[in-house]
Amino acid sequence: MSDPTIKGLPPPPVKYDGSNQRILIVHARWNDTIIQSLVSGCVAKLKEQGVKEENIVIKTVPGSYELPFATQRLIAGSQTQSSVNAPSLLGASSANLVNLLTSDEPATPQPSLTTTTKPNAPSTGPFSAAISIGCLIKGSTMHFEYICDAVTNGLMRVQLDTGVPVIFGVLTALTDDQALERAGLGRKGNKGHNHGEDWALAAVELAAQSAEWS
Ligand code: DLZ
Repeated sequence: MSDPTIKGLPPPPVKYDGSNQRILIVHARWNDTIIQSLVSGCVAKLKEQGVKEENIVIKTVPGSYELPFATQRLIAGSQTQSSVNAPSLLGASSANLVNLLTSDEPATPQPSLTTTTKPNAPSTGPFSAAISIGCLIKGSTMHFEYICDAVTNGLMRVQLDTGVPVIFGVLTALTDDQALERAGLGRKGNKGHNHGEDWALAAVELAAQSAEWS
């Protein structure tokens, strides 16, 4: 086993505050057990960092290959629509897209501009960061290599083109066990660590920092 003091991400230098952030999670449905665990870990950690439930928007796509397109479209949509009940620091915004976990239903009807805001009413506004989650497991053909390459490059392009941080939440595993361990579901006496939690921390940190840097 590798030395935990050498590898991996140390705790952030400060605790970043996610209470004014609006975070998009787009996840693939391929390899569902692993995905569900990653998404749950990610959502729990976002909330720990102060992100409000109504500001966590979850959308799904069939497979990882679809992640760059969906992430790009959802970010772009959130930047062009008018703001309703948006977190104060975030400016303009989008139709509400709050869908929980596996739900891929139409967005909750948008409150009208005159509607009184309820405490847990779904928010709208531009996304502060996006987390694109998928799990690719190598098979016997070259499919894995091509999809890994396309998704990695695609997601990098989305964040540079849109100016919104996109967290790379895609496991690229050579075996089922590698994927399970990285979702905190290891079955060989080592549960592993849920990388969804790390992605949440990275999203809140990048969202906070990019607001300062811009
Ligand atoms: C086709 C495919 C294969 C073989 N493996 C995976 C995988 O391990 N993880 C994943 O997220 N998606 C996989 N896909 C589906 C592709 O990502 C994509 O959905 C289809 O090729 C349709 O564009």
